[in-house]
Amino acid sequence: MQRLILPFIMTVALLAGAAAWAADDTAEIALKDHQFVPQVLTIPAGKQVKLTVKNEDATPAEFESHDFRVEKVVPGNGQIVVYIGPLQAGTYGFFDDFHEDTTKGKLVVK
Ligand SMILES: [Cu+2]
Repeated sequence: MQRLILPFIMTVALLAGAAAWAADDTAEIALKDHQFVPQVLTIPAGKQVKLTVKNEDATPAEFESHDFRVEKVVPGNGQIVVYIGPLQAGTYGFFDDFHEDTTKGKLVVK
């Protein structure tokens, strides 16, 4: 009986790992009147997150972060998908590079 326990535990661990890998964490953020909604976005640490950025303004934006290295144009009234992380816990900045002075947000990873 004892001989079966270790392979059983290993199988369960493998399946759990595979399930965690397959589960795509997703998040969404919008741009409206050149502001991020929400302005503070929270995602889990240590996981890759699929982030959809929706631009509800008619003019293009550029979703950019030096902290987590993303730079992608979001067409007016359009949307893009970017993959973020896995990141360590902390606070990361991002902005719209086309309106850098006014359009900023924070990514909280925890
Ligand atoms: Cu840029």
